Amino acid sequence: RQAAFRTDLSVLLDQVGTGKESLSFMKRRIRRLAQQWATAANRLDSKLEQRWRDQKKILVHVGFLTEESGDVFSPKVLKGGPLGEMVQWADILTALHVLGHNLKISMSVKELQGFLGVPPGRGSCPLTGPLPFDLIYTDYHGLQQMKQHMGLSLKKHKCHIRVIDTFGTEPAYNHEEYATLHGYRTNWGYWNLNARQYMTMFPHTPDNSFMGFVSEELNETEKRSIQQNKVNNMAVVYGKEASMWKQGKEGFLQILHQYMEVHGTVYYETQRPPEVPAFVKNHGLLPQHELQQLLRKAKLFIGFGFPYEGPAPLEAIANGCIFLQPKFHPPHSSLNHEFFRGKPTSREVSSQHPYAEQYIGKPHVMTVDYNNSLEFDSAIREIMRTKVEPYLPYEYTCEGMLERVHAYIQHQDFCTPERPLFVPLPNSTALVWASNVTAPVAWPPLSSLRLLVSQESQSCVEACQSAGFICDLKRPTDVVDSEINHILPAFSVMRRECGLQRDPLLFSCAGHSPKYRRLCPCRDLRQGQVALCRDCL
Ligand code: U2F
Repeated sequence: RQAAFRTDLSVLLDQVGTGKESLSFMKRRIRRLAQQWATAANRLDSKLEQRWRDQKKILVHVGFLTEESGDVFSPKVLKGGPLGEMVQWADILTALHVLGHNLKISMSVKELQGFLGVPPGRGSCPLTGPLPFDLIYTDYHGLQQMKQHMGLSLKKHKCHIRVIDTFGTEPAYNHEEYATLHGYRTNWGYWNLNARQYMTMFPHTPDNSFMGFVSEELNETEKRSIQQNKVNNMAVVYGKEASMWKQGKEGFLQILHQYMEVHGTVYYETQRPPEVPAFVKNHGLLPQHELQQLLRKAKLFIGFGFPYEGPAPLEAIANGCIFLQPKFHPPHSSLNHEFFRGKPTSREVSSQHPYAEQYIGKPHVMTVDYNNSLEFDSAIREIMRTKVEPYLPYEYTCEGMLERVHAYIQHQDFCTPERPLFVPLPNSTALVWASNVTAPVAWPPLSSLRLLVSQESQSCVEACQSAGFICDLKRPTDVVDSEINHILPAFSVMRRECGLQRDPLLFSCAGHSPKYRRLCPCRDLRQGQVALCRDCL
């Protein structure tokens, strides 16, 4: 069946259910952005020019909100706890509904079993018949629950699963045997999926797919009125929980306060939290639309280093604020920071919000060393002098998200085996570009790909990026003798050796080694939509 765009969200709102703060938060968000989604649907509809879109049967199982996983998030919704995940799930549900797919939503193991047609009860009871869905969106908790309740059949059906994974999973952690042998084993990873099946909140690594979320969009009149009503000396602090204000923040808060009126949206029960200085005008945790209003007036949105990589900075920038954030020296990662410890990635987080730093940058984003009070002081003065327009990258608009999710749904296929992209020449270790290979489902199309060689120590993420491309290591090369290692394919000039990748699951854009230069398949990308190549729609 052909999928038809939907602009009415009432069926979706009914499907989301009731009875928990997390669900109410998601529904409020869906309602608030309904008009914006409808406009985007109409625009994408005409952009795609009647192209055929398959209507898919999709199950969304939100594992972290199930009672069976402990649901630690729902009770914190009104208390300053994480909302980023709820923002993203609300937007994923809306995007799938608006794209016109046949959607089922499950928020408990019982519902999951019902939808999958496995008999209720404990223990693993394999699903014997065909999977009743084309696609299943879930998270790590949900994956675990499916393993428990689908037993062996999960293996058979896993190519249909997409895992919503905020911070991402790198190939070395995803590959069970490799992770176990080489010290990459964590509580989360080792599912042996195609790394593209993990979908992240920001485009952290091209090894995974970038799912994202949306932010509020403004029309020209709103943009103008925001610019006219900006209060030049008004700052809002990023941090809705008192603990985010703890330790060592007084110094730069004092500097900030010399120039600006400081506002906060910190949750409190009865009294002002002691961590929040008296000069801060604290509004308490605000509903999303009231936070937007506050951001429309403010000139500066300032981060203290936590939370990492949340949605709020994008909302602030979209409402015409400048986002000021700390640079991390050395970068934070699972190797040196408690928060990331045990997460299945070694990605180095260079500031509180690397996407804001690297993809948006000045004048909307300033990333400075907060330990250097002179640098901090001059950043504040520069911000007060600078005029900025509200800005939202296309990939965070409703249209951008719909376009991306549409492309994934129609083109990503992890069930059909892929063909090699490079093939070794007979009797040699040289690789040739297999341009004559017509893969059954070449997406991204071969025309978008470019072969590059990295410097020693450089990953393919960096090598492709520095040439204006993005890494797209998704196709296996053919087998030649080589050790299994997540930095391959690569060669060493010194040792005169060249290694190819034997294991398709270990292709990693992220891998690098001081001794090797990597061979990097890169691809072109659309302006403002890094997930898609130019001919990818
Ligand atoms: C991130 O989690 P958070 O949810 O803490 O991220 P934020 O950027 O602080 O805020 C998320 C939403 O909270 C809303 C705001 C954002 O959309 O509009 N909000 C609000 O409604 N009222 C307020 O007073 C203040 C904010 C990240 F998203 C998670 O994935 C991580 O687990 C977490 C830790 O790094 O950081």
